Formats: sequence, C-alpha cells, structure tokens
Amino acid sequence: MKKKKYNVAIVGATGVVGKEFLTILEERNFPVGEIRLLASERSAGNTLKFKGVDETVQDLAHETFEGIDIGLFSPGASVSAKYAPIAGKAGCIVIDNTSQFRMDPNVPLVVPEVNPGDIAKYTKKNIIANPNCSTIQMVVALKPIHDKYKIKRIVVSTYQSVSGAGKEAMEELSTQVKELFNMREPKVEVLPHRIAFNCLPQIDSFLDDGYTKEEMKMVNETHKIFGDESVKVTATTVRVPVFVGHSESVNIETEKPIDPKDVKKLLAKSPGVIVIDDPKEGVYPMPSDVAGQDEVFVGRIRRDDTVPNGINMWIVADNLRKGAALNAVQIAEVLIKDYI
Ligand code: L14
Repeated sequence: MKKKKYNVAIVGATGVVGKEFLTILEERNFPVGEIRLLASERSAGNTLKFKGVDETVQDLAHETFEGIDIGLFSPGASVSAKYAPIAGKAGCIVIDNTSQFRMDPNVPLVVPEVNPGDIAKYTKKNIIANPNCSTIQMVVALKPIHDKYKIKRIVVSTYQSVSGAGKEAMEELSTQVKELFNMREPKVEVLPHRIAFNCLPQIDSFLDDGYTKEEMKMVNETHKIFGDESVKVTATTVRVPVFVGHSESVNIETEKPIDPKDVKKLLAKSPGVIVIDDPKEGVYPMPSDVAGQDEVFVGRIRRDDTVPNGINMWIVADNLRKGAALNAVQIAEVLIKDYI
C-alpha cells in the first residue's frame, strides 16, 4: 500500500543546503509526515521553522533513523560516510549531497532530467548520491545535445559562488569586503586566499596531476550520469566573489553537424532548461538573476568554428537549489511516485 506521507530527516539541517531543503519541501508541498532536524552536537537545541512551526534541531549522534522513510543529507563528507550507512540499514533511503558515495558502483548518481531510471539501483545500499553542483547544471543542459548530436569532448571553466563552500565562506566574503572598505587587511580563514575582489583557481584540494578534486568530480560524475565514458571532459573550476549562483563557460565538440539555432530550439524545449539568449540586447543569464530560481539557464549559444562541429555556451544555475537541495528533493519525488 502506498503511503500518503513520508517521515523525513534532514542531516546538516543548520547548513545553507539544510535550510534550503526545508524551504523547498515546503514550496513543493512534499508530503512530509514527521520532520526530524539533525545536526552536530554544537547546533543541537537550535530551532528552525518548517511550515510555520518551530522545530528543534537534534544531535545526529543520538539518532537511530528508525521510522524515517527518507534522509536528506548535507553534512560534511565524513559525517555522511558514518551515518548514511547506519540510516540505510535502518530502512531509511538516504539522498546524500556529499562527494562520499558518488562514485560507489552500488550507489546511483542521479539528475532526474538526465538519468531518472538509475534511481532503481538505490536498493543495494539504500543510498542515492546527489551529484556535485557544477556537474548537475552542466549535464542538465548537455544531455539533450548529447542524445541528438553525440558529444565527443567537453571543455568547461566554472565561476563558482562562495555559498558552495557553506555559510562560513559567505560570511568571509562579506566580512572581507567590509574590512577592505575600512582600509584593514582582511582575515583569510575559510577559503584558501582572499576572495573579495579576487578569483581563486582552486576549489577543493589538489591531486598529484595538478587538477583539483572539484575538477575531477566534473569529469567522473559526467561519465557516470551519462552512462558513457567515451565523452572526453576537461575542467577548470574557479571560485568567484558571488554569493549564490554558479556560472560555466562550456565548449563542446559533437560527432554530428550542429548549428547554434538548432541548439537553441532543442534546449528551449528541454526539461529544466530555460534559454536566455539575446546578446544584442545585453540579455544572457547571470547569477544575480538566477539565484532563487529552479531551472538551468543557458545563453551565449554560438558556433566555435575552430573545429568541424563546435558550440560555445554559458550555463548558470542556483547552486543551492538545482545544484543541491532541489535536485535531491526531485529525486525524492521520483522515489515516492515510482518506488515507495
Ligand atoms: O562535492 O566548495 O558537492 O563550492 C560542492 C561545493 C564540494 C565543495 C561537493 C565548494 C561540494 C564545493
């Protein structure tokens, strides 16, 4: 028998993505029975509003996940590593936002517009992984193009907002701006260098080959989500002084002949994508317009005539919504519609 309501736990409830989970569950009228807010001992006892009611945050360390149907996880990766399997064994289906389980062959990595069928594989561990924010917005825009024209190679550079690194990084940007306007040397504590009036070509840590982990997430996760390792992907990921909204400059080369006009038409009718592309009028997507919205926005669609079948484009999305909480709630919506 199908349930009418589902008990939901939010792990990492006091973080930027945790709060976004609450907003989105409420906005989309997700059929929540009990809501359980969980965080570290440090945050336990705080209250957060859900549907107008103050809910108390509880200590994750004391949680058994008995009776919880769905766990929306967005703590640190090491916290997911410990608690997602505990929740999964207790019968709670975990949708995890961290990088911990994404490349685990027994865990599906899902973007509902791209590979909803992979959700069926959740039963192996009761865990579904939510991809990296930059990967999600890129694959939503590129999947329809890949299906029709077969993408051979993707070259992407990202312009990622500070909210990806959490509320401490957002505070660091605003504090640094204030300090600089007061002629004081700003402190650098969260991000690797000063982010105010700056760009940092580093997100996450470096690997031996000179790439960052964030860059390799874009490569490996794209292969897993597309179910196609033949697409070549190379990435440079950069932090910019923007609060919310990630942008990407994306160059693709396809097997079949491709025309910018056809790409515009194709993307305009693709699920979850909005084309904003009138460059002569100065119209293209920007994080300042896109923050708070659900779709992936694409503009600056134009031919790259340095290769036979090349296209350049600019892709922007709200990294806390489609890049994190919204994508996870959309996975939960497919789960309750088709599986539980
Ligand atoms: O892997 O610092 O999902 O902006 C995405 C955001 C890693 C950190 C992930 C950031 C995170 C990243």
